[in-house]
Amino acid sequence: MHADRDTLFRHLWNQYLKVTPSAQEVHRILGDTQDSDIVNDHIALRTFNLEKVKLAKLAEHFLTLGYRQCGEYRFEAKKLYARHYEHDDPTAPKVFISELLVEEFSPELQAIVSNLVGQVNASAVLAEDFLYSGRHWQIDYASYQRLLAESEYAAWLAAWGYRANHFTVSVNHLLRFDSIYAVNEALKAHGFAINSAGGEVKGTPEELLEQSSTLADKAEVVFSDRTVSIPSCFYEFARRYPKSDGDLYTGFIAASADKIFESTHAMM
Ligand code: OOG
Ligand code: NI
Repeated sequence: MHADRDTLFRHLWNQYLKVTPSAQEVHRILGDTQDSDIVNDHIALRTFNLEKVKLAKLAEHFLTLGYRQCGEYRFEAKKLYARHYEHDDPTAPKVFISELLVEEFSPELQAIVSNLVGQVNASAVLAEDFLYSGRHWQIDYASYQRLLAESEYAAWLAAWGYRANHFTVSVNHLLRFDSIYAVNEALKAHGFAINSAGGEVKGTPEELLEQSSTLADKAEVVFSDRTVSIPSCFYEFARRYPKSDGDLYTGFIAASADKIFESTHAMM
């Protein structure tokens, strides 16, 4: 029975589409005629490392569904920690969860974040819909800007709350494309901007994972004092290579992930 898992991913997908309409067009460009041609390699979620909403609280929702904790990753410059989760069912998408190391930032950022998290109801974090429940706080535009000056991740999370930050097309499963370079070219020919931080393709066959991503769409966020269009969510593409035992590599690459995070930066 995968009903609960399918339901969770369906809710996450529907919420993601509302602020990432370009995902439908990506499916049209890469798939044949049906959305079912696209296989999701993984999703990513973001949070703050404060007790009430820390990574482990989000992970609990996946452990309940039979996922297990796998790799861990550290991002010194961005001040993030992440883990990935896998399921014994190889058709289950992998899950990448990161958390901002709030105590490593300025007292101003810490004060804003602790105010936001203070507005979260602890029981809401345990609720079935938490992972796709969006924002649990009010925030004004100046506070958003203040966070943005120190951490793009903090600002994005403060604006968007709990949701899938991206879904990921498994390039291995595409019928009409066999390389991530060809995927990027097709998307660019349709006017998509590809995240070029660290190069358009991150990772190599030797590292067993190649990744690329679109730059995030933009969507309106209702701040307490005004409504502003800011970067929302993006789409990622991943091609995995077999390990020496013949099975596909299932982990992530910290150096590549470090650049994928930048897909939500506003680039003008
Ligand atoms: C996660 C970035 C890392 C990957 O596949 O390496 C990642 C994020 O932007 O929240 O998804
Ligand atoms: Ni990813």
